[in-house]
Amino acid sequence: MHESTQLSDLFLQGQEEEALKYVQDFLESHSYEQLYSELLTPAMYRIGELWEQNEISVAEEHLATAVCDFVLSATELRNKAGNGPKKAMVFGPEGEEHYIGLKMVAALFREEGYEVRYMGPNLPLDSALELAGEWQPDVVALSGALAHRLPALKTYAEAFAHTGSNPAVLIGGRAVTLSSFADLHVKGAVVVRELGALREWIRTGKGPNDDTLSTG
Ligand code: B12
Repeated sequence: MHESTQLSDLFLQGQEEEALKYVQDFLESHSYEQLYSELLTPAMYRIGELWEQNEISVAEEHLATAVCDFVLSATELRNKAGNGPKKAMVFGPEGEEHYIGLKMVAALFREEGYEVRYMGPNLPLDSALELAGEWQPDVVALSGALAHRLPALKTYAEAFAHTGSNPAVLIGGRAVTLSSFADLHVKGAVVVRELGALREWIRTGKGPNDDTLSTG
């Protein structure tokens, strides 16, 4: 059985300790980026498929998500770096409830030495702009899972492009991998489709697949 399938079964059975042990063993020979991209993300995508096909209930999906969330928090590299000088604000726009991907993005910025303010999903634009005004981030990273979140991502990205610290605005999440995103023009924002491209962007200012969409 594939590793991510085994792990998603542990998630579904609510086996926190076993899931944590599984992930810690994986980390003996893999990076955090591999943990997120190759193990946790496919495990959660499988949960989504089982849910869509009515093979698991909403309660089981919630349980699986809670165990994934626990494992993610328990293994994160909070002790490493994370004191700046660069600062990243990481959150989801109002209405968005998915946040597992966001937590991975926050962890990756920390691992790369950024000071991070991770504010979870569903953050109203006014509050987000207020905090950015005070805290002056270098990067604002936004995530959306559903296609109908695209207009909100665009609104947020455009608003941040005009804040005082003139942050780089990154947009990611399942929504940007959908074809409808190609029609959406976001002035000044960088679209980053996966964590490898995010690390590339952090290190070089460019991602292999990033599109800086310049027309409004
Ligand atoms: C868990 C879950 C929920 C939980 C979320 C709780 C939580 N703590 O996050 C709850 C129950 C709240 C939920 C609700 C809903 N969900 Co839901 N959910 C999921 C599920 C099973 C897993 C999500 C997840 O954690 N994925 C794992 C993460 C790591 O993946 P990711 O977000 O894509 O992130 C990766 C990349 O995209 C990237 N990334 C993400 N953000 C960013 C940001 C930046 C800047 C960068 C660089 C990269 C990046 O990094 C990650 C690393 O690989 C997915 C299945 C799936 N395929 O994702 C469905 C799924 C996304 N949900 C779906 C649906 C339909 C819904 C609801 C509408 C259901 C309903 N009828 O109420 C609501 C909408 C809620 C809302 N308003 O947002 C559908 C969406 C289908 C579609 N048409 O788009 C999915 C695909 C399930 C399915 N197969 O049908 N959901």
